[in-house]
Amino acid sequence: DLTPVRRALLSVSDKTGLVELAKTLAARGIELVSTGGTARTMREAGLEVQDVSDLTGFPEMMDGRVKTLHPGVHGGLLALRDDDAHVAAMKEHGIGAIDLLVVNLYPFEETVARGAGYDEAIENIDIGGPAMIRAAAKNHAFVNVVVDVEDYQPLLDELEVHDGRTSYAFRQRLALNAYARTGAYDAAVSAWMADTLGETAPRRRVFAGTLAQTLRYGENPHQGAAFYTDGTARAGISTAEQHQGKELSYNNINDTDAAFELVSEFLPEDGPACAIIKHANPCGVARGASLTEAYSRAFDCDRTSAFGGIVALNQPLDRATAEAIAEIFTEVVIAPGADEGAREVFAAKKNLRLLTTDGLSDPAAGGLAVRQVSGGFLVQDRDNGRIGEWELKTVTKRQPTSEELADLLFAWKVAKHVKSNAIVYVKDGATVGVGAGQMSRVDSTRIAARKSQDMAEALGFSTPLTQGSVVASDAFFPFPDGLLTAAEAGATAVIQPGGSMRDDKVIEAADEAGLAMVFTSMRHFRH
Ligand code: 93A
Repeated sequence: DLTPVRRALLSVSDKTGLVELAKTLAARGIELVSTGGTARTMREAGLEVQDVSDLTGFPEMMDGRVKTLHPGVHGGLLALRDDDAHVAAMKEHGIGAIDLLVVNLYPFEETVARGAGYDEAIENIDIGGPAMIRAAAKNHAFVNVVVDVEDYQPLLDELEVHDGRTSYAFRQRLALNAYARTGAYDAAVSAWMADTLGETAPRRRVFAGTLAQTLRYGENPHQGAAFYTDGTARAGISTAEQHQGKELSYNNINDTDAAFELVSEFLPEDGPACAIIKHANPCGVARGASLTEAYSRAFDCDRTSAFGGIVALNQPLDRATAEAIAEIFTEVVIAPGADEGAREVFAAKKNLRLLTTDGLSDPAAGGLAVRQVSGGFLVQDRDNGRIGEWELKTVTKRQPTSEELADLLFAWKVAKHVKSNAIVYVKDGATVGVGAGQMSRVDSTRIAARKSQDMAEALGFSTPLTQGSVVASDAFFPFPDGLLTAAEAGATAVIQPGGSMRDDKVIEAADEAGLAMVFTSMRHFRH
């Protein structure tokens, strides 16, 4: 199943590594054919190249929109070399076989990512490239197709091992990559059109990503795993730069994403904020006068769980904060930048990963959230819901004080990022108890209060940290019991969506306990 490579067609937008590849191919006696810019680059390097227009008998036309779309090219890619009729057709029409196709497409994803306008994006939709890639991949029985600069060296290695030929298994793998590329490319075009037209989740969409990283394993060591990016290139986990430490694991990526999305709720201009995450749930979130203070206040919410956690900051990391973080074992720190001093401190911590981003994620941005169920995907709009102070409705006799109000809004932002049932106690801009992922709301309320009590004891305080706090619930209290548990723990004000059949009972209980309660009319389930 070894077939020789005699003629190659190269047509690449990204010219990286092109000349080196072409030189090695030429040295093997492989004929080179190419399109305009690609041919020029190769000629400038002293290589002998035939123009595609010689194959087609047509010049490249219409601003390059039509250059390779011709039987002279596609016949050479698609002809079955062992079929007499195909061979006769090639001969009759003067079509020469193409055994190797090297194409990388117009950079549509990059063009869109840098914010290009409509017309420029349209011009960057490659037509001829994907057509050739799909043709060559279909005919992988005879043809090699390379769509990625990273595959140049493996191709040269294969030719070396088999003395100018390639194996069927090798060509099959190339074909698989090729279809993944054209699939992801068209998905990116479709997603861009949907975004441009303001289409939301319930509309027709396709989903595809590009392999960014293979991971050592998945959630557990017996599961294989990889990280795919979808080209939307938001500031966050997919674009972060890692400065040190071993490769991120599947769980690290998931948790770091949760941490960064949460801390991005707090605008840097409103002051420093810190979120510490364990198993995708926050175990401490706080504001502070300084970044160091924000970290230490977040840490004080649940020092036990913070061990081995992920720390996210809304401002560039400084030396003092790095020193505070370095006092315990932390898996990952992510921030919109890190100064020299901070990097020096972390350099001594070999296992700690430092990630920096270009700004924060935009909590108000649109986009889709996709999750898998057996046999399909569940797709919904990203939860970009936000509540302003003016949208809150006070339902109790007592209005919240301005201090309570600030904490209620803080707690509500955090609750959005806690797995349901979510209960978040907050005091003075810091969480003091988080209840996550319970099957009953009252249990989340109890667990959060209980943990807060334990923490107070560990810190040597006589009263629980929830004393004088406010509490947020991601969905309505179906009965008064959860609310009463919070009141017993010392909460003085409550924020929740409202909308239960028994709202009147819950409001009555709040009034009796002297609580102030506001309704958001918006729910933040997160399952
Ligand atoms: O505009 S196209 O869709 N029309 C074509 O017929 C065509 N053939 C190749 N774009 C086409 N290409 C693309 O041109 C290739 O996919 C590659 O990205 C690029 C290389 O152009 P040049 O060699 O002029 O730099």
